[in-house]
Amino acid sequence: MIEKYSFGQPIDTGAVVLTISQSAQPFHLMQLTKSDKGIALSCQMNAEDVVYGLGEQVRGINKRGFTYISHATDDPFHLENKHSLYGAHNFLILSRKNGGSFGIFVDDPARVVFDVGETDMDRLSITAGCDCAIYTIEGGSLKEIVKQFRELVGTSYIAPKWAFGYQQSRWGYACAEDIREVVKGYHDKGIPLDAVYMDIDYMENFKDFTVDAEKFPDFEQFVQEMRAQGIHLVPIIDAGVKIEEGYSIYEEGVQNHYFCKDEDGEDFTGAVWPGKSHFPDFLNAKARAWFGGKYKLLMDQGIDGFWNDMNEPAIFYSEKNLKQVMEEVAAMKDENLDLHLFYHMKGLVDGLSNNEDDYRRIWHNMDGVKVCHDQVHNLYGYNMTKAAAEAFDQIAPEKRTLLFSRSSYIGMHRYGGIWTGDNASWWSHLLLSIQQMPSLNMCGILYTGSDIGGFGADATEDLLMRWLEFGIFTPLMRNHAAAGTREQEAYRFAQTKDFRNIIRMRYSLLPYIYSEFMKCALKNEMYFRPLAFDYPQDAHAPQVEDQLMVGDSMMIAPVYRQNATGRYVYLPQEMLMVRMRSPEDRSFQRMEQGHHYVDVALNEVIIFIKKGHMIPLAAVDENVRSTADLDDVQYEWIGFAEPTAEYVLYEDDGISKQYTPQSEWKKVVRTKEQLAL
Ligand code: MIG
Repeated sequence: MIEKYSFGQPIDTGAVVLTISQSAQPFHLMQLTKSDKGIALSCQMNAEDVVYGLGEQVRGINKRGFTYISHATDDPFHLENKHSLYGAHNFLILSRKNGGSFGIFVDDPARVVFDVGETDMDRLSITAGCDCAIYTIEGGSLKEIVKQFRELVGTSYIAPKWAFGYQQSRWGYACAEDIREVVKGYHDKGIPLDAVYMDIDYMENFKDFTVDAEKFPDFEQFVQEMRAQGIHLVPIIDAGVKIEEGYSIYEEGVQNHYFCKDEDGEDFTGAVWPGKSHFPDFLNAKARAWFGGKYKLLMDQGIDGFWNDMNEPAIFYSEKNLKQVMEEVAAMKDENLDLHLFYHMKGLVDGLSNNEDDYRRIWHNMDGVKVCHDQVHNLYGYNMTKAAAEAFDQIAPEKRTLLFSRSSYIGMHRYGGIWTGDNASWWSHLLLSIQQMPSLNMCGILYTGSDIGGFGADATEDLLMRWLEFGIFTPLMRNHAAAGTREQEAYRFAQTKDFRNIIRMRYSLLPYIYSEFMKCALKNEMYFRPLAFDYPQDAHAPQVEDQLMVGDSMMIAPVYRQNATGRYVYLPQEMLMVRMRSPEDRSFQRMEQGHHYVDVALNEVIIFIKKGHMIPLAAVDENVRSTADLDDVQYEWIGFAEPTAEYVLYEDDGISKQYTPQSEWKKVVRTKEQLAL
């Protein structure tokens, strides 16, 4: 049961799609205190209660023991002490052992603080602004609470099937030749690939919707050349628009007042890649339609996928703040910089980026209403992505277009996916990525994944391999790295054969991954789940922070520690362990419920299939270079028949928006003898 409680005059964030009227009951699930600063909610947590949710945040699946702040932030250091990453996902579930579990969604696009037992271990405290809407969901299991929430916020974005293939990115591919070389690198080694990303270097001086003609002579032709090899090119779009006379996007934006304003009513000027830039007012419907329409410039040249970046928005500095800081620093020129002065100066300079005062200087025109950016900060990336998605509905209405964003808010999951931003090539970030997935899925974000191999720092061969072994299960499977770091395309390492086999396993598992993704998207369910969601009676399940249920039939237990040749795995029920060294090289072992130590060599992937379940595997021979080559492939079925195993297969053309209705999903049943064990 969903209840709604409105306070003050909430801003319409568009997060919720159902019309729900104000609850007739007084708010009772938590203690409520109102003050002129906003509202505060608080309740007791018992020792065994678990808190799930909050989407893109640091730390574990159980969010207890820390404070999370919804405040979209471009911070590339995803450390344990960080309170905010790029997204704001204000939904959590307090799972209570003795009944009374509930979900709560705080629909407030400004800063919201979730103190999940940091200040007081046994208290959950939430503080939001004066104007917000709060939705509570009670009744039923954890899965049912999520399902109700997902019905409230609407069905998730569905990517084209090719975007479920393996994808390669790197900040640093500077020209067509660089991209050709990457594609050749993969093809020469027989490793399938579906997409290559174009990071900021493809643009002319970092100007959105331009393509540098020297680096990409005849771009349209190049897009076709790549497509003929099964490769989709996916360009980045940045939020900031370069200020430059003669650049049409800049000029149109100024003329039509499509940019955010500053406190004096001038177009707000901040710097990003191209230097001084203006920021489209994505909260304004006309500006959204205008900016969205620009994606057509690239789509007309054959592009069918995009990633939206820097849309927290990230701001290196604002013109006005820079001026003040420069003056203050200049005044210190002849000073003896002692401890205080030196750190004061350093603080001034470090504080130039993503500055809170700057966010208070930015003003939106929300369709006639002037709103200060700090009140709606978390909606910016969401609405950039909405702008693109709404335009795609006009430009290519029949087709799915790949779209994902760095910043997001609940509601954006209807328009695109997200990637989890600038992680590092650290083992701890592989684990973080595993733990973020179910939390994101709870919030409706299904098309998601992390930068495989890690973005910052140098990836080692074993890290990339282990990360890929997890990445073969994430809907977005993209290897991405920062400029200046070690090259980490899978074909560059010594153990090429192992990399080839691991990536081929993704293609082999694709019928399952795609089927499960589609079923979850169409039924408002979670593709990745913590074990406790599926085994609510299991006392140990809530303790498991490094295994996930993937789809309906499978559990995974990735290895995420360097030099580990195996790991402990907890089985909540009897399962069939499948050990794969390639799609063809498989061995099987029935395992009892309970704790096990399992060897997992560096080049092996293990999956666990539930009793009575089976999964389809596609044959991936040397002719399979991309998802397109999988179309007419026969499936093999592997699974745990006792005496039969079942699977509901979802199939469609992978590109149109005509999704196969539930009545046409195919239930397949096999006996033990009919399985390819
Ligand atoms: O701050 O476009 O998260 O994926 O490679 C750097 C360059 C800006 C941040 C993105 C990253 C991308 C990079 N961008």
